[in-house]
Parts: sequence; C-alpha cells; structure tokens
Amino acid sequence: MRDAHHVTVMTGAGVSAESGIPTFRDAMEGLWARFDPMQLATPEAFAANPELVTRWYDHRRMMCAACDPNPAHETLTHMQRVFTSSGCRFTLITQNVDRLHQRAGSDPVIELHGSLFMWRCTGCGRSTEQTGVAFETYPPTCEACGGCLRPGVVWFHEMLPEEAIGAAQQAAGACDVFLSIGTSSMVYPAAGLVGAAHTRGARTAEINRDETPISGSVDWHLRGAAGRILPALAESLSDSPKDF
Ligand code: BV8
Ligand code: ZN
Repeated sequence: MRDAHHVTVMTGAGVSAESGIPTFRDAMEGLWARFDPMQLATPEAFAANPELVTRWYDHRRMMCAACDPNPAHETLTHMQRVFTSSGCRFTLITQNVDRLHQRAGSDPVIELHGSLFMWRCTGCGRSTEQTGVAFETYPPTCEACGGCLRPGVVWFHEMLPEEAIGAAQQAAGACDVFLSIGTSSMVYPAAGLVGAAHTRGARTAEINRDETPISGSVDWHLRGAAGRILPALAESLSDSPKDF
C-alpha cells in the first residue's frame, strides 16, 4: 500500500456490523427472523406483497439511521483523504445500502446496490431522499402521482446501476492494490471485482472475521473484525511518507 498508485477498496455488510447493523446474512432479527432476506430482496416479493417488503426496508432504514459509523468506516475515510492528498488514487466501492461510509465522511462512494435512503415511485419514476421519520402507511405513496414507492436498492435479478458497476470495474482493473472488506463474496457481479483486479496484476487482500470463497486466492487474508484491523493497518502505514 505504501508504494501503491491506486488503491481500490470494496466493502460489505461486515464493515457495518460493529455499528450494530446485522449483516445481510443475519439481517433477520426479532420480528423479521421468520423471513429470508434472499426472498424479500426481490422484485417478485415486492410485487406479491408491497406492504411487507416496504415495511422491512423502512424498518432497516430507521435502524441504520439510528446507528453510527464505526472505526472501520472512519479509518477508510482517513485513508481516502491521506492517499488522495499524497497523489495516490483511492476508490471506495460498497455493496452496503446503509450510507455509513458517507456519514463517516467518505466521498465519493460507489454504491453498487443503491441505498435505503433513496425511494423511487413505481408510477412516475420520481426519486426522493427519505431521511428522518418512518413512513406512515405501507406501501408508501408518491406525493406527485399517488403511485407506490419502492426502496432505491438493487434487488436480486435486477441490473446494477450502469455507472456504478462501470466505475467499479474500471477501478478494479486499474488498481495495484484491491482490498475486499467484510463481504461474504457470494453476490455477483460485486464478488467478481477482486478477480478482475487480480487478473490485471493487482495485489489483493481480504479483511474478514471468517473464511470466504476468496480467502484461499487473495494474497493476504487478514482474519478479524474490520473495526480492529483497519485502524491497525492505518497505524502500520503511519511511518510511511503518506504521513498517516
Ligand atoms: C445481477 C441490496 C444481472 C438489497 C443486495 C453471476 C453473474 C451475475 C449475476 C449472478 C451471477 N450468479 C448469480 C447471479 C444472480 C445474483 C447473485 O449473485 N446471486 C447469488 C446469491 C449467487 N446477482 C444478482 O441478482 C445481481 N444482479 O447480476 O443482474 C442479472 C439480471 C437478471 C438475471 C441474472 C442476472 C444483483 C445483486 C444485488 C442484490 N442486492 N443488496 C438489500 O440490501 O436488501 S445484495 C446483499 O447481499 C447485500 O447488499 C450485499 O451486497 C450482498 C452480500 O452481502 P455481504 O455484504 O457480503 O454481507 P454478508 O452478510 O453476506 O457477509 C458479511 C461478511 O462480513 C461475512 O463474511 C462475515 O463473516 C463478515 N463479517 C461480519 N462481521 C464482521 C465481518 N468482517 C469483518 N469485520 C466484522 N466485524
Ligand atoms: Zn409518482
């Protein structure tokens, strides 16, 4: 990383775990425990039961709004600033929909799967930023045309935003270091980015509490909590010319 000219980072739900947000795979806690996120995060589920699906997403939006960035987010914001100011390109890509990277000060952030805080009208297509209080009725309706609102996230079997996945693939192909942090590396095309980086000669590292399908193929597998490992990584870089 000290000698890098371009660092690309991709994060998953594991970087928000220490903020108190359940990871995607264990997203179903409490009253949602009986539902499978893989079933609810689909256009089919929304079409079949828009009230249930919009309730789940609004519940998650309110939960994320009540949580704060943790040292993993804060360290990535610091790294983005230090690398960028020392002339090294730093691209932050996230699969997360919780906006915690932005709340920690990271900018820009490539959101591959959208955000819980943007909602879109299925009638007129109008997008609105939803912050603050929960909706009053489910499914929520559009102020402009009365149509049904959906969360501005990418569901399974939906295309990723072209600009986001295009920028992410460009950054994976151009970087000399690729960090995969807190993702189970099972959802595509996001999970394919580390392979694209490796193919183009980048050194690859993974920070994860557990083993994942890429743990055996990355150059470095740093096992443990992102909120502990990232600050330690920044610390270890601090005697570099990039004056961390
Ligand atoms: C698409 C938003 C084209 C909604 C999400 C091959 C190529 C292309 C597509 C496919 C393909 N094969 C299969 C597909 C289809 C599918 C797919 O990948 N399925 C999987 C299940 C096999 N992909 C799609 O449908 C994508 N669309 O490709 O369009 C197309 C069109 C039509 C037909 C076919 C293809 C769309 C995918 C986007 C889905 N939306 N989220 C919402 O949030 O509700 S994905 C969702 O799961 C999350 O957003 C996240 O992105 C993703 C993975 O979750 P993770 O972030 O990795 O979280 P997870 O809980 O899984 O893991 C957490 C990790 O952190 C764990 O490893 C854990 O150990 C670790 N951890 C925990 N705590 C810590 C920690 N690590 C460090 N520190 C800690 N403290
Ligand atoms: Zn509308």
